[in-house]
Amino acid sequence: MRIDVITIFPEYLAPLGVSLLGKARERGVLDVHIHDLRAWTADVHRTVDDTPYGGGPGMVMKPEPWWSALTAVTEAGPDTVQPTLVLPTPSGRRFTQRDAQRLAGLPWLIFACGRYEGLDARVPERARARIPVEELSIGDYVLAGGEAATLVIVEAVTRLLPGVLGNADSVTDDSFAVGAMSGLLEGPVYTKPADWDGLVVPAVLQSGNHPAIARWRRDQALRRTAANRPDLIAGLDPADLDGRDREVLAELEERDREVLAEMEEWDRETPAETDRDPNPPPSPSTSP
Ligand code: JB8
Repeated sequence: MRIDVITIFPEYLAPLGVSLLGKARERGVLDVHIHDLRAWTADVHRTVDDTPYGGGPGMVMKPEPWWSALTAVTEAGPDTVQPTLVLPTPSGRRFTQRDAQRLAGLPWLIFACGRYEGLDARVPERARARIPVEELSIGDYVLAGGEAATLVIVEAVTRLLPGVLGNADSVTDDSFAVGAMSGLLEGPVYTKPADWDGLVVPAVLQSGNHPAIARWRRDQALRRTAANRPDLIAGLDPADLDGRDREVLAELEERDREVLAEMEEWDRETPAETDRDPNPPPSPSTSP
């Protein structure tokens, strides 16, 4: 896979030259090129931004340097394959593991890292007439620019390439990966010592009973997913749940109902704040 990154902060992308990715690059699995957008400016100040039409805060990235850069980078690459332009932006579609798997199957990605209020909208519009363009958001928060999002997407994609990760098996049952535990978060993992200052590894994992271990891991995955990502539980295909799965989820729902009932009881029996003494006398239940 070839990856080009265009940015006004090339040093921000330095991690792409080291460690795991570095090995893949050495082996020829990955070919990464970082470009300074200012190389395609024409003025003495190397200007890349200007004020927004229609007013408003901040600055917008000028289209001409971007178009020159994209044209040059596209023409410098292999002419046998089409590049896909990736634009990290908080206004994009949410980037998921499915996107990572799909992008990992493409031969050539060009990342355009915006800064300020982003690129002039005519850049992706014009690029779309020539090559696939993907505007992607890595999450519901706002970064100062596209560089950190590019690092995230490049890492999520390249670790799926053969030869990038040391152990190819360890990618298959990841949280969010498509597979047997698909749609669930991973449960807790343990290694030696079995007793670490009195904190012991669950006995089932030391039992050698592999069906019991698989079941325990699935229970833990369901519990962790229900606690941390209820949206993922809601999105599970009922056909993927067995009887024990339903039992675990029903148990958690029952606990939820009990807690809610307790809270409603507290609400009914607790006087409104406006009716309470702001300086109640000390009582055994409120003082240590
Ligand atoms: C200017 O939050 B982000 C992100 C934020 C940005 C730009 C690109 C991406 C460009 N601000 O993923």
